[in-house]
Amino acid sequence: MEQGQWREARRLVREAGRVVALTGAGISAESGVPTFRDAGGLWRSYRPEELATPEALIRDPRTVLEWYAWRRSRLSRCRPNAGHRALARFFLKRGEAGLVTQNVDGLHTHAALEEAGDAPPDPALPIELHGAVGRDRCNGCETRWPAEPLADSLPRCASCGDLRRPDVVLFGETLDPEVLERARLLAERADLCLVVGTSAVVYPAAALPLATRESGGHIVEVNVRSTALTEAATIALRGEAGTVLPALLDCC
Ligand code: BV8
Ligand code: ZN
Repeated sequence: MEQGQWREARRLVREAGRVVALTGAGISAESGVPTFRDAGGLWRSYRPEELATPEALIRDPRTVLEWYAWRRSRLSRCRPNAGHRALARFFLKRGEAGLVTQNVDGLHTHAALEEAGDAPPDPALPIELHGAVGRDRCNGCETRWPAEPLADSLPRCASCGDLRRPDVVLFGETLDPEVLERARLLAERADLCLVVGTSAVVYPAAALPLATRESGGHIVEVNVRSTALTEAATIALRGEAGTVLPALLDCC
């Protein structure tokens, strides 16, 4: 990768008053979490409209819940990688929150707790735009619980009897407006948006880096290949997040 690009990217990070990071499935790829749209990604075996929609959840809850149970079992063996940990150290050092993720795997939270040690992890805790697969919520009354293994009978809410489902945002479901507003404000106020490991095709998340750019900020993209966002990036660093992020952030 060109040395000039690295120098410029480090300068942008060092000189940025406010930094927001938007991550996608690519940052967890080196932890063994399958991405969505890469070869061998999750969607390769399933079609989103089959599984990650509220209609599919009503039409065939057992299949949807078994798909999430399979993802949870895979996730239980995954640990944060050097990319998650570099981002956690960066936001802990800056002392201000700025991490927004599309991922539901919880690995940013694990990295924040591990890197913070006895210090408060808050600046490195992520805004989880699409929820968290480690939690369940009721499809009716919004009650939430820690996720439980899938039993033979469909899981029901003790308060209202509706279906218990993963606390994630399915396609066609709206994001929590407060969560989205917090992320949007961070993006709008940032001087730099670091976009890591996302194909930038899912909205409204993919619009966040553009909010930074529209308010005069820069975008630095970290990805193994170009994406829908590359053209809008000031700098596009090609490489794996677990290698690029420590090299980019640990010195700033
Ligand atoms: C909503 C479920 C109101 C949880 C997910 C505006 C325009 C167009 C469409 C829409 C729009 N507004 C709404 C829509 C519809 C839809 C949408 O965006 N569709 C797209 C596909 C066209 N959005 C919604 O439905 C959202 N709801 O807006 O409500 C509404 C509703 C309907 C119509 C209008 C308005 C809800 C979106 C949330 C959907 N839920 N997941 C789960 O089970 O995970 S999204 C799903 O995709 C995941 O959460 C994932 O995070 C997300 C994005 O994917 P990526 O993270 O980018 O992953 P991907 O595999 O695609 O890319 C990986 C990247 O990493 C690649 O670039 C690869 O090169 C790179 N990479 C790989 N390895 C590495 C790496 N990079 C670095 N290092 C590596 N080692
Ligand atoms: Zn309920």
